[in-house]
Amino acid sequence: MKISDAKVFVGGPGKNYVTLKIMTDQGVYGLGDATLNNRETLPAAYLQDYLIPNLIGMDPRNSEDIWQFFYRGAYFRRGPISMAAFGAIDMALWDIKGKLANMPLYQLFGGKSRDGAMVYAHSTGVDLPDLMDSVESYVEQGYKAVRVQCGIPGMPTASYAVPEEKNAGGDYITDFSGIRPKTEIWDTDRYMRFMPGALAEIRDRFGPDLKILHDVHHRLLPREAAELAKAVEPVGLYWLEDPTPAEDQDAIRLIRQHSTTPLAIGEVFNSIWECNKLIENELIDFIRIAVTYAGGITHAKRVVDLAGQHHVRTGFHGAPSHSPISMAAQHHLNAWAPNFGIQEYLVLGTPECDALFPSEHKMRDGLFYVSEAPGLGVDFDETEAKRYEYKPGSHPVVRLEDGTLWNY
Ligand code: CS2
Ligand code: MG
Repeated sequence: MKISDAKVFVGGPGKNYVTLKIMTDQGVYGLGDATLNNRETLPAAYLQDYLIPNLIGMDPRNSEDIWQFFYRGAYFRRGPISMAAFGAIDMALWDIKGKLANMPLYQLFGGKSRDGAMVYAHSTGVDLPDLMDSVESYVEQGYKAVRVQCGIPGMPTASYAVPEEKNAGGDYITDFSGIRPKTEIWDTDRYMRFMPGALAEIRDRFGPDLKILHDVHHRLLPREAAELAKAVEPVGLYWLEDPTPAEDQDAIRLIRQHSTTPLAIGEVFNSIWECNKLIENELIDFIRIAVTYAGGITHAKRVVDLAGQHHVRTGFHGAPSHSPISMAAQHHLNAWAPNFGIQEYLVLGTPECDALFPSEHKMRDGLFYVSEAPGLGVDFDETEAKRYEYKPGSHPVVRLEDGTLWNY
């Protein structure tokens, strides 16, 4: 069996999804997602210029050897662009494998450990009353878990994942007015004075059962992160996410020494080598990698297996930039993983998105039910795809009030 051709498509409804389609000489094809948020053209070019010419003629069933060929063969290999491109190929080869076996992918991983996998929604508000209304709406829809992000009183501009004004709608991460990023101003003191109390009020309002998550989004220094994690212990968060930039894996140790608040880190990681110390030293409770950014199913599954040996649960990234293809890959891993935790789930189900990526995957009452169709269980409509093209966009950069460039 040989790979006969492969195509890359960039575009989608309100997004620059990077979709890879790998065709074979037996008519079976596979799909992969190489969407690297705000840098979408780069994995697309890597695939078109370097990886696809090598793929032609390879046996698609040899997904491990192909992964090793591209990863070790790259020499310069572990960055987000490479791993998103390798990831899309790996997803597509697993899709083909599932179709050949006539099985949904979770069966090839070891079958189901659960039927419905818990997901969490993104609640956001320009102020606390607005956020409370948003949480209420998700609770009414049956969600058991919500991430809460709130406008901070006196903050010079909107805070992370908070719209400039109420009911602003739209994509609160990527601004598609061009490639030059807008600037957000951040003030840690205002955040530290406000957020613990806001989280406590949310807990008081919604009671002990609601799983509340909060994303600090890399904004604090390790000591500040330790102070925050300690201050919010009484809230009983499901997790506190990215409290401090995690390139400094040892910095997480300081937080751990001061607080039992569960920590979730990893969405910016591209390989097991960026999180193995966090996992092996049990410095985190949830690993947040994304199948696309971490080199596909083959490599992500290695991270899940390592995490499972150290009481670390999964919490795959699921930001708006991920297409239904990589989300499907994550949903199959979520159905199988014995150490599954939760899945970030931003409702992709717009009519346009469903038309571009038809599937039988279902989300109901805060739980996700994976499709029983062979492979990933998601398709790609090339006719629909013709409606979309790449649109330059960027998420903001962040500066402190004195102009210091800070962490987005
Ligand atoms: C966020 C992401 O979903 C999350 O947890 O951290 O949405 C992140 O802001 C974007 O992926 C950045 O492009
Ligand atoms: Mg995050």
